[in-house]
Amino acid sequence: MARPRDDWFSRLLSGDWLEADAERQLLEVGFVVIPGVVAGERMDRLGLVYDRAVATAAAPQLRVGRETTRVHGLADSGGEFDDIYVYGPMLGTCCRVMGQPFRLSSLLARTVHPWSGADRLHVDVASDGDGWPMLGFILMVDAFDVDNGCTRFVPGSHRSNHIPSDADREVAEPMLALGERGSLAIYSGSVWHGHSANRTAMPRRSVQGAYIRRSGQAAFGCQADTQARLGGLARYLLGIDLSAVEQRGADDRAASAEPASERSQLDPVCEREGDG
Ligand SMILES: O=C(O)CCC(=O)C(=O)O
Repeated sequence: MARPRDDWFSRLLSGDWLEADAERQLLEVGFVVIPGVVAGERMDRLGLVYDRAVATAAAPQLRVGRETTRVHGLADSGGEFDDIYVYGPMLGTCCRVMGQPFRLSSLLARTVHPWSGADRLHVDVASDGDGWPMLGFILMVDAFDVDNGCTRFVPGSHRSNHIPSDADREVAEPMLALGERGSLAIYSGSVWHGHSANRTAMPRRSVQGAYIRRSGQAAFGCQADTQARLGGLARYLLGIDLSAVEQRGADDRAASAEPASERSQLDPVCEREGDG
């Protein structure tokens, strides 16, 4: 039977969440790095799919700037990216921190170019702004080290209730978010942050996303074949309208004059619900 949508929130809330120290760091410092979220062959594969997604992207998803290249709408670029935004402990903590149902608002690749300068410290959303609360994440496709453009965060700045001025930027003392490839940085959308300079000849790759409250507007949609691939939790997080997807499936079956299967392949409680 189809699960009512907001049941997911209570289910996530009573599931896993980050370890107490990690959650405390997120709340007090404004960010935390969780090692080993993606590992081994999965990480090798993710790196390959990432490179393919960036190499084949076109406008409007592709945005090439002076310091970084971004590819939006990564959900359409392969199932390898699904596991990141359905990572259970991050979602459980998201429930506790946001205290209300939420959705994924963006999923993108962001590469810091070789030999590029640091980004200005900024917030993704002001703590009194429209989009608040927001929780962001950055999966390190390459190890983030002191030289290759890792993200830097100003500890406690998410509690300052303002966005950084030039004067603030001059005196701020950011901490570097360092980690092996496959580590996940989770941060408050209100913490002052930005990538540091990449002083190496190699790009620094990452997959990034953000959760916003459920009533907020997501920055992307996804293609029909992506929607059909996704598990129930992923569809919930992307805010995909199941009735529309099911109707499209029914239309496709009618068009091909094949007998409809007894059980919809788009049942929200399908076999992938555990991992989304
Ligand atoms: O790519 C990074 O290291 C920082 C990302 C960032 O500044 C942002 O998403 O607002």
